[in-house]
Amino acid sequence: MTDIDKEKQEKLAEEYDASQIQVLEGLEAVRKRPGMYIGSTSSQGLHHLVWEIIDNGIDEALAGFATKIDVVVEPDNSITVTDNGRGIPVDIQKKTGRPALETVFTVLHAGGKFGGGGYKVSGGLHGVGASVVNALSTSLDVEVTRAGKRYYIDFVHGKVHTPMKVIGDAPEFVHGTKVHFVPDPDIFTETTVYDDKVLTTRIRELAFLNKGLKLTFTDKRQENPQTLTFHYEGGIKSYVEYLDKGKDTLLAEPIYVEGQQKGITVEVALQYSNDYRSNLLTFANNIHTYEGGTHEAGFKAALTRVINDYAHKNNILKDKDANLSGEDVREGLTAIVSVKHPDPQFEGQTKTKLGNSDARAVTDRMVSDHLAKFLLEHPNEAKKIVEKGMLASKARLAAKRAREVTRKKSGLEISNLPGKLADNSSKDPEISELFIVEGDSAGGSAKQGRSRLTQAILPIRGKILNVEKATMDRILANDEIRTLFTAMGTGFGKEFDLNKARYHKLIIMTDADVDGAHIRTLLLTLIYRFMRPVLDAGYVYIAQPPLYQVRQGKMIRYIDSDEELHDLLGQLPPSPKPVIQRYKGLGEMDADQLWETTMNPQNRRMLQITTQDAADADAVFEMLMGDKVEPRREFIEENAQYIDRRNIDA
Ligand code: 28F
Repeated sequence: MTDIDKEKQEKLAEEYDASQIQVLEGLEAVRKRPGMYIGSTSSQGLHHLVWEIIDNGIDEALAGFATKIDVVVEPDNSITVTDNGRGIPVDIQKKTGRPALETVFTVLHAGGKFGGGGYKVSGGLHGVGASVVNALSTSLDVEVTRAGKRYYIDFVHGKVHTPMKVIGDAPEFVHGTKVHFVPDPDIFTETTVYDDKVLTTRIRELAFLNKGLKLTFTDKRQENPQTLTFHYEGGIKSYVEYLDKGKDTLLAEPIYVEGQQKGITVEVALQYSNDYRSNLLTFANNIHTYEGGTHEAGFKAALTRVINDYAHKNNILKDKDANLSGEDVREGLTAIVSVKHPDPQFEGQTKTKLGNSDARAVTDRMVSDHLAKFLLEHPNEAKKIVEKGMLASKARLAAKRAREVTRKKSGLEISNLPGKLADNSSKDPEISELFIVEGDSAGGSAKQGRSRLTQAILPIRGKILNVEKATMDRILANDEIRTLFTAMGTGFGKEFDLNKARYHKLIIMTDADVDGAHIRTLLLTLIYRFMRPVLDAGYVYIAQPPLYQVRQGKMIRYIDSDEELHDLLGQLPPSPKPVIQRYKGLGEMDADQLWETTMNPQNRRMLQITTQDAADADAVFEMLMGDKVEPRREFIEENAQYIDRRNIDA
């Protein structure tokens, strides 16, 4: 060997070592933070592995080479995916000295855009492909059939186990890639069981989105495994028909357009039915763009504009008429918008919003041109579409008027409230007060004595005070408690919105006895757990009815304690003889007395409740409930925002 040869050899060895280190670091990164690559290690992540492998087969189909993809769930919950494409290249690469087949499964991002010149059109949320699946599998094996030979390679925990080798011959015309992998239970700690419903739903969707492509699904965990075949020559047009199954449709068949501009492929199918809702599904590179994006915006803009233009030009809408809104023209619409972009930008909370602005322009253009032409050529159907939009517009305006009339204040349909609540007449929450009154007789006096403008009354019966025996869900099923939440108008738990509060004072008015204390504790607990911002805002009060009334001639005084009574009596002249009345309960006061002593903002004393006070009440409540507490976990979890964890696990 010459010195130059030796040098070359050493350099190659170094490069090889460097690339091997990169490979191992890449694998380690994926295993350390799987969520970064597949979203999560829950069932969703487990299924994501399948999507990644199927995507590679779909890319091969979109490149024009594969026509069929088979997906099999093996009896042990491992997955086999096979395509009839060209087969992953097996040649030794100059750069790494390794077979391309090995690199595709060991180097992060390999097999993607690089080397292929925009090759990858499909591609999951994370678009990282086969090497990620390999890194997250206990074992993965691949069989490639290509150029008359069958090749095999396998990996354990992402590392080469059996280096690539030839395992047989095949006819020249047979070619393809088969990937089998076993998800690693150390990664997927929640579950390694595949859900056939999730798999078939997505596989069907992929068949709709890639017309002509044949996908099959076989679940070998079943006793008698059947193979389902998904194959739609109509593509997304078939998808629209599938979604509209059993509905009365307006058009003989869905309107369908497909085209390509600036390297962007756009496909749209739409139909109208007698449904009042609209069902618009959009996709970018086979990914469901739940958050919409530019392609969706382009579609909506074109649909609204073209229908309005047509309606005006043909005098169906008169000049004086307002345009149909986007919502109007989408009533009863079922539509699929599917774009394939060479460099999709995914944005938004869940990375399901297409950001490329060229997709807006191209989609708008394509839909405008085709839809305008369709309407011109199909005047009968065009008329039906416009009239449907006009009907929606009329209904929308009528509904709006009706809402404005029936709506009492801040968006709450007060008409839905049970009859117990005597609401006040002002729509201004700032001056509105809600009195929760214990007992029907006190409730009656409060209704008579109140200021109708500012004070609403909700009587609560003493029965629910038996909190020791009631469980939280039974308390919440109570009509009056539910009325309280409805009356407040703020919503509940997760949906809570303080801005919607219909009263800025919530006043608990109970007797000064044990039952009264129980009711107060219960109410404070409920407010603390489910409407905490109301407490934080300082909206909650406890009314302070006096203990005594002292009259002397024309003078009337209300007294809160024995001590105060004693002091007063010491100060009063001995005659005429003062008349002392002790109130045992709210029910003993007549309407005027209740107003005078407890409700009239001029005279009344109220205790403002802090969040801490309510927390204390909550603790008392817990104690009262003892071990009979059986909070319905589901319910509690739904409202978990305002719930202390302690209360769930109790
Ligand atoms: C069951 C999963 O993964 N199918 C695939 C191909 C075909 C080619 C390819 C894949 C080469 C070096 C990037 C073949 N011939 N199914 C699959 N089929 N990958 S994955 O190439 C990957 C590039 O790195 C392929 C010519 N060009 C491409």
